[in-house]
Amino acid sequence: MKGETRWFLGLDSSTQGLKALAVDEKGQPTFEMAVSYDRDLPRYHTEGGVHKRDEGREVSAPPVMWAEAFELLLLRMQSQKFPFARLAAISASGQQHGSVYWKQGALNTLRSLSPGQPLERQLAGAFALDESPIWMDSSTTEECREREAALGGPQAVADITGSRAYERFTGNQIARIAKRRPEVYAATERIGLVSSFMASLLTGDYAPIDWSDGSGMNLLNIRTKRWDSQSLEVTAPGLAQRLGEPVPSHWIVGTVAPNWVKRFSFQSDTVVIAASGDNPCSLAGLGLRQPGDVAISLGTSDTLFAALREPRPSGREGHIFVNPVDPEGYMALLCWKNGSLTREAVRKRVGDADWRAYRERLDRTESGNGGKIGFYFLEPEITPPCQRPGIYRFGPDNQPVASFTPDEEARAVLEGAFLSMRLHAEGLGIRPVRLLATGGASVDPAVLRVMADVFGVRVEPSDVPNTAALGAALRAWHGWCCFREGRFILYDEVWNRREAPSFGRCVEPDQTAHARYTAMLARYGMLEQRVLNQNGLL
Ligand code: XUL
Repeated sequence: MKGETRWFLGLDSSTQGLKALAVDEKGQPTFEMAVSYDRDLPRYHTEGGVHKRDEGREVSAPPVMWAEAFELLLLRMQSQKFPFARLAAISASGQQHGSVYWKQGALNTLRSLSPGQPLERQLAGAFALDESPIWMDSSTTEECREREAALGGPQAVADITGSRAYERFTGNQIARIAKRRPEVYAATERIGLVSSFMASLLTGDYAPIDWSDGSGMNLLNIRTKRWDSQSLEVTAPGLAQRLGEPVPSHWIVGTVAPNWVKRFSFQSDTVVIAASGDNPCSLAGLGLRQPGDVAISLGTSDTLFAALREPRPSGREGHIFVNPVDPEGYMALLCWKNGSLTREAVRKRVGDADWRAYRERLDRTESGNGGKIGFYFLEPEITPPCQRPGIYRFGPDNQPVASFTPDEEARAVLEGAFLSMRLHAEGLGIRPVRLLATGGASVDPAVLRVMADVFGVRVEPSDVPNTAALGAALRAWHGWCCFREGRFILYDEVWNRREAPSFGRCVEPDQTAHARYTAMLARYGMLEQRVLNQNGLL
């Protein structure tokens, strides 16, 4: 360690595997390693890291597999001569909402982990539930409606917890387990999230849930940062003692457990910073530090997340979480299911074999598409909630039309996506000042042009991979700086000590096009309502 700079480690326990990423004191990545559940741990027979039942409504994964992956990752890092002794701090990211049910007596097991025996064998009897429900589970509609009814409706639940009741949110999952498998719930000593589970493995203790990932449970009051007693009450008896106290995301939750120190030569004072959810960690990894910093990820599904000062939760859509790097601030998350696959389907439908031909169509049409607006719900949509797939097209006079020309269609699907993002983001109080574009489609200048013009701000393409693992490592660094200086340090200060990441070519907005989109936005909102009404959804 002497003379060498410190490193900070981030783990990312995601749906399909576990990753590690270390950074140095300039925030630069120095090491990466990954384990895939399907490929490296085939005896659990997962597909994409999960088990599905009941036609895909129930989705789970074995926590003991996550633990085995954790040990395997450390072993692989050791075989690559990873310098464990250089680590000053570690944190972790976890797929959000998934929950782990520790059995009575598991705390003793965790506290007496031995360096001489495989972890999965030591933890074999530590779980009250062998299969943890994860974020893809959608089996709790009944519990969502029951809990919303008991708490005064969807808006009331959102006002307290940041989101209306969602199937994957942990409180609804716990309610289902307590109701349908009371013996499992009775045998449960402690409930953790996937994120805090990682911290528990690292520290050999029950690690607390952090405020940011705790906001994905429909149980935490996002303003007081305490469990909401009424929400606990309508979920399951004796829940408070099973959850422990939630903590700020930059807090130290322990040091690395003695068995890992012995086995991998960590320093015994390497601190563990509270683990958090993958979306909160990505916010940190992308460096969204100020209210108005927004990232749009264009992937299989599109997501938009943003740092916020004032939370304005919606009882219809979107989520507000406590900000993982600013305990006074918040972040918003919105998700659209009709992302890249829908854009690709439309490209094929208009007869273009590749994106180049498609881009030429965009060049042949004007921003605003002559007033034509389309809704392309090829999949049931999350934002706005629309269960019935379909395509809905409107002319400039707001009358439905059966088709657009291929050139108009190519433009309508892109403009519709970004108008929807702006509309629903504004609904949650998000007005971007800085806009980062990530994900597959973010390298396309034609896509970024529409994005910049709709939002009216410069778009910075940011192709940082593994943003969740990077964010966990940077949060470890941030938490450690706060600890060393004995005060809360703005994340901005830590971020600015980094060597600036290089962005691709930024796209500046065209103000004439922006004004046109702003004028279109009210019409877009009105037509969206009409589509939802038509479907009997509102
Ligand atoms: C967010 C969500 C997913 C998971 C994926 O609410 O459910 O993004 O966090 O890991």
